[in-house]
Amino acid sequence: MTKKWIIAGIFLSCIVFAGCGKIFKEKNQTNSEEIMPDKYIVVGFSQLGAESDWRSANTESMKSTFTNENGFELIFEDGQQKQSNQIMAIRTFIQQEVDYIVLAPVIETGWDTVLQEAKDAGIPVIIVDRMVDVEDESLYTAWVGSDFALEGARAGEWINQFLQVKKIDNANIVNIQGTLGASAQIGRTKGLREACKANANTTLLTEVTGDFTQTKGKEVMESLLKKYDDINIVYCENDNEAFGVIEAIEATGKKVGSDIARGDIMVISFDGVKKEAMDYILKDKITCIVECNPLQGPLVQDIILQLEAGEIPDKFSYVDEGMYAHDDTVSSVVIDGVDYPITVVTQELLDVRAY
Ligand code: GYE
Repeated sequence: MTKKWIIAGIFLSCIVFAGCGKIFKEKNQTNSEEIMPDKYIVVGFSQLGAESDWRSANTESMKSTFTNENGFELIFEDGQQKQSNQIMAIRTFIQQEVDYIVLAPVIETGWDTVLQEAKDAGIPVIIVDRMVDVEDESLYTAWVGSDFALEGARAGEWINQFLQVKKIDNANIVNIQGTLGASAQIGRTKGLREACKANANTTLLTEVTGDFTQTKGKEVMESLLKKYDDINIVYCENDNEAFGVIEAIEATGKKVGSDIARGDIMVISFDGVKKEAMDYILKDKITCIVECNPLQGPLVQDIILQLEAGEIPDKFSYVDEGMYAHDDTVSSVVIDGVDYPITVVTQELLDVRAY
């Protein structure tokens, strides 16, 4: 080989290597100056939106878990409450050949086709938060989230016990539901319906969706207050709806609180993520909150690390959740033989609670 060809060869190799580096960097979307060799576990996360404080905390938990320092490269996509956006995101993750797909699905149904595509591509899918309702459960590897039916049952039982202790024999309830078709809505709605069915002293006046947002919660409550002048309890399927509901009630000059016998409208809700919600319990603006734990990032990380080690993770993992109330009218609720204690919110508790 002549000297000319050797020089041309070296020159060509340089171009090829430089090109490879660029492709790798783009695939991993790293901004770091250094081009990392095949190091990170690439996770594509399709979050459903940013509708609530719970959601923000959930997103934050994922982002602070799947960091370069922890050995991950996270590709985050916000579905903006649209299933079609989430399906598009999953298809993009498949094209990008990510190592794992994490999906927080907006509703339960309609995932079979796209999850089959991920399975065919050999990419494990981990579902977080809400469930997917698919024909073939092997379409996802694992699920991490809350027992929404239990949350609803706990809230329903709390209401019934509260009414019994306070000797209230006629309570009118309205339900501000979450996003229709979402597991959190399905489980929480079921809990209330069953509790009302079991208690002849309650009337479920109506159910209407507030889409888990403060704005919609306020809007629907304004129209309910025009339609019904005898609402005693508002069951909000998350705290953000409760914030909107409280605004709407107070704007009419009515009082929010647990003294139903004196005309208060009692608000109860779910999540307990933000300090504002806990402050509202202290003031008896929200009388009871069934906690919903958004800190799922570390649990998903454990699942991925198990898979990396060739182990088989549990198919379903439930997060721990408590219950908070303004006072000790109800000290615990029993569901299926299990006793769930209720924590009375005090200023001291709020001072030490991490948010
Ligand atoms: O309770 C609500 C959010 O699916 C558990 O969705 C989640 C629910 C949560 O918007 O605030």
